Amino acid sequence: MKRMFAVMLCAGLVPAAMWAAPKSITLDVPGMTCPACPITIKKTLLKQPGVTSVAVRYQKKELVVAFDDAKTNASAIMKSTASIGFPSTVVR
Ligand SMILES: [Cu+2]
Repeated sequence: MKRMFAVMLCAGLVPAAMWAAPKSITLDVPGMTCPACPITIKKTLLKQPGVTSVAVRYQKKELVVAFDDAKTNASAIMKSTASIGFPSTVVR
């Protein structure tokens, strides 16, 4: 029974990303004033090495950015949004 559990684990029932050093931050981006803004930001962030996903919460003007903390960090991500005209701050 124990062995079976180990096999299930290896079979990918636990997302592989959990084993890396993933981190996720929520950014407040007050400059997102129309639905096209987050699309631009998302494109830019996803080009940045280490950024694995960007979820948009347009209603709250927030972005949830997941990244590998071996490759990038929160301040690099904030710099990146600011560089295209969207200054951001970390909410949590
Ligand atoms: Cu816009």
